Amino acid sequence: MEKISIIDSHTGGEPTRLVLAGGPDLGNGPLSERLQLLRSQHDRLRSAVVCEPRGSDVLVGALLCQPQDPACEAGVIFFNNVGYLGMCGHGTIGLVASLAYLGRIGPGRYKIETPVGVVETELHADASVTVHNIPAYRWRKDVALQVPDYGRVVGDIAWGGNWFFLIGDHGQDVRQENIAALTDFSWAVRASLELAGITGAGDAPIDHIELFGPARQAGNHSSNFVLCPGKAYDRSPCGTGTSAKIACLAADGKMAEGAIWRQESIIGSVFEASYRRHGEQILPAIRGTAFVNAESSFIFNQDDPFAWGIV
Ligand code: PYC
Repeated sequence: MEKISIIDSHTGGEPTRLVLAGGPDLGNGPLSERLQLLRSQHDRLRSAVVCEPRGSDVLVGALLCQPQDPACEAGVIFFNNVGYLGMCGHGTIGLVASLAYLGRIGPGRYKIETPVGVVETELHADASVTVHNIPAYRWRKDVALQVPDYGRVVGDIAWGGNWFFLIGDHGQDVRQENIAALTDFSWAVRASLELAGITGAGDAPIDHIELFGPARQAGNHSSNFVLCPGKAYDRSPCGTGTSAKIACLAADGKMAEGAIWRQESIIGSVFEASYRRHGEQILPAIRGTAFVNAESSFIFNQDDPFAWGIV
């Protein structure tokens, strides 16, 4: 692998770096198997793409793959500075906007294969994208834990394509000026969850922490702060986090099927969310807009000690 081609976008401020070509051959198996192969045998692609010196903690990478199912437009594996993501809402919006930028798709509906299932997307005429996410659900309500230096914290555990611990009552000021304190608090919560052995279903680690505050802009329902697994905060309202949030609202009878929830991010960008019922679970739809902002080729020089990233 000497060169790979990249397209960068951001969705509500949260970047997605799409690897278009030049990645390793992962075969034609299910995306979940290809993810395992990427993780176990080609992890340096991940660090080369998202870690310094080319990237940063904030970046989410997306490897474009040939889908197994011919009904799908594309397959994708998402990753970040510390590992891999099951699904990524902002990243899927970025992927669709990037495919549109390249002229590969126009307005319409497209299925995308991910390691956790197929998501249906819709590219609208105004360039916004709706992601019809995989089923989301609340796993446990009002889980209490002791967080050193902060005391008792109560939150819900929910799945929206990643595992989230969602906290409404935290005593923190959810605003951009307070990001350092929000990061410290959320990181302490995450460590306490780990220490207490509190997990998602199947012992899955809860690696996203989501705090809620009042909306700052008229017409929105709430603002959030989402801490991602590698300690970067999500600049967007987080597609999978918003899915987890509306799963909790639906479970509490606080949001009706078909109603719109406008989730504001910590920097003021907005996703519009709604859901349909799916047995005990919900099918979330998340709408947002991404902008393509760079196209490039990465060069791998054998003499460069950091060609594969600083890890
Ligand atoms: O939008 O789902 C999302 C997401 C996950 C991590 C960062 N963004």
